[in-house]
Amino acid sequence: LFWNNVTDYQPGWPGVHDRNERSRWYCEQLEQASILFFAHNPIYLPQEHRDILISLRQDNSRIHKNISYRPKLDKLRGYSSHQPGETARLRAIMQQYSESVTNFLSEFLAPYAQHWSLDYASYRPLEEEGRDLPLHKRNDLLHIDAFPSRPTKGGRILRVFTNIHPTKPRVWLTTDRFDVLAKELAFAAGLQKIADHAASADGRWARVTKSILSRIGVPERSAYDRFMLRFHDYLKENSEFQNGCRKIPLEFTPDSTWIVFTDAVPHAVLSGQCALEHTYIVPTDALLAPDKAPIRVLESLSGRSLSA
Ligand SMILES: O=C(O)CCC(=O)C(=O)O
Ligand SMILES: [Fe+2]
Repeated sequence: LFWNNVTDYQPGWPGVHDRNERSRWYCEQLEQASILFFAHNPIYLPQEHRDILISLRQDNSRIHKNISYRPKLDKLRGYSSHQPGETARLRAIMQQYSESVTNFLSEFLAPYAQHWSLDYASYRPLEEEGRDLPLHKRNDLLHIDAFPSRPTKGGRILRVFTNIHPTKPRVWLTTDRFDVLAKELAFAAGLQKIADHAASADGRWARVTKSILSRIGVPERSAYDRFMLRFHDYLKENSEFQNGCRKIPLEFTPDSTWIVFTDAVPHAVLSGQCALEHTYIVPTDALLAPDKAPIRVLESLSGRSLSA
């Protein structure tokens, strides 16, 4: 199965002589759509921070969705307290968490360090079971990740989660990996149309316009990004797929951490509360098994380059 229990890592890799090879091997496992699981959180997180984060779960009136943190701008979203001190404290906790995850990954997945770009971190204090969200935002339906506001041009979405709930597991479903789903469903979702348009004269003109718009902050999506957004929506809309596909439940126990490329590992969260998460974008040049990247899978299916 696509799952690795990581038992040989401690901060600093004590006692591990071939740490560079271990690190590369774990990157390759991830790129082949495995989930790396740590039964105990390897990321530095002071107990006091954990306690404060957990106490927020009772605070539903101030939290309407996930709390997000943008490390490059030191900006917190999704939380507002009447006491400005509380907001500043939460921002400082998220800032520290972001730094700690980056330190951990720089060592554990050393080949990617220096190459990734820091995306957002988040804290998810709400119970996932029974959340009432619009269809495309529902995370209890199987999907692959794609972010409308942050196109990757083929770069991969690496995410690290930690379940900080003291007693409740976080429960996910997964199914066949991206390459299998793409073979079955990418054409039905419109892959060829998107790929052919990108290669056409119209598509080239559209790129000129978009590169101008990108200067005023409109995200510039490649054909790959357009397809991945479409595929994300297509999977959530497709009740035949949702009901009929093979389902593999995954349980992330309290205090566990897991790392996964969520652009290639379809997932749905069924229940759980109080998870920390951090996202990194790993560019295609930094990959150890680039042929496994969704962009290469889609390029080989469609016979077109999708990076522009
Ligand atoms: O919060 C989770 O466990 C995963 C939710 C999800 O699918 C996502 O954030 O993309
Ligand atoms: Fe997701």
